[in-house]
Amino acid sequence: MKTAIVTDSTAYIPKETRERLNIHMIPLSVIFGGEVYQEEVEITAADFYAEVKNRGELPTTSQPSVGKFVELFEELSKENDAVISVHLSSGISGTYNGAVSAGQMVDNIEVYAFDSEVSCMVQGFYAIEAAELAAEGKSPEEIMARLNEVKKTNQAYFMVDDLSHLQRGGRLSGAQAMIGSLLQVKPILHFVDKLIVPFEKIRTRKKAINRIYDLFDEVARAGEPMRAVIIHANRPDEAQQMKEELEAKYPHVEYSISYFGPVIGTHLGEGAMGLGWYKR
Ligand code: MYR
Repeated sequence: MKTAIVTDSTAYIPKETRERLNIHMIPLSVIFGGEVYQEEVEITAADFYAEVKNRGELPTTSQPSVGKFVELFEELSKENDAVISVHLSSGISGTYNGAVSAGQMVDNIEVYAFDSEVSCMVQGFYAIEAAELAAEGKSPEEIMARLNEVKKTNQAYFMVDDLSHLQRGGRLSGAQAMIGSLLQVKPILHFVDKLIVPFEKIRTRKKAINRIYDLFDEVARAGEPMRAVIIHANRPDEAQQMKEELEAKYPHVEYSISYFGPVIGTHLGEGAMGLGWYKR
């Protein structure tokens, strides 16, 4: 049985990695003044942050159409019996539901949609695990079981410079009074039940990052094999510094640096930082 792996662009898996692991990518889009750009295909993260600066405003975002999923799944059915389609949290985007609907419309391939309940490279971890297992010839059921296992230790915490973008896009959940009181500080955010909610109220960026380190420490100090990713919204130097600090303290962890690309950057704004991990 041959299983193809699909993920969406918000995993921000580098093209070389996608090609090496045979991961197919379906893009989400950003819309600047009526012009639609498929991220990772027609607009890079660097171009996006430059464009936002130029225009002085953030765009809107949209999910792939069900038709695009059907097209991709039909193409994959020529050489595969099954597809595992890994997507950003269904609590913040309709992308996962689009994959589910398309799966019901195609006949020659079994579609297993997986709701990562997160996004960015933390979602990418699932697609990479799935691709590695598919290459070993594991069945779709075995791969899905492993992804559900990964979910038990997969965690991500992130902070934004300006919470108003998340609020404007309607992707911040939690009591309104609480959100109002957070607008002046640097709250740490995370996903609970597929939604983005404040985790803790912190006054400064430095303290927020140190608090995220503490949360990482609670897991990493056990010394077990882990993968971790530092994610930044146009702050590569800060991400590199975080990686070096973490590497020095927890050398047993496999680190990477990734970015909040156009779609996620639209909702978080420039300057956001995040850290995600799971036990291998
Ligand atoms: C759409 O238009 O369907 C896309 C909506 C994307 C919302 C993104 C909200 C922020 C997600 C932050 C993820 C952080 C992961 C570490």
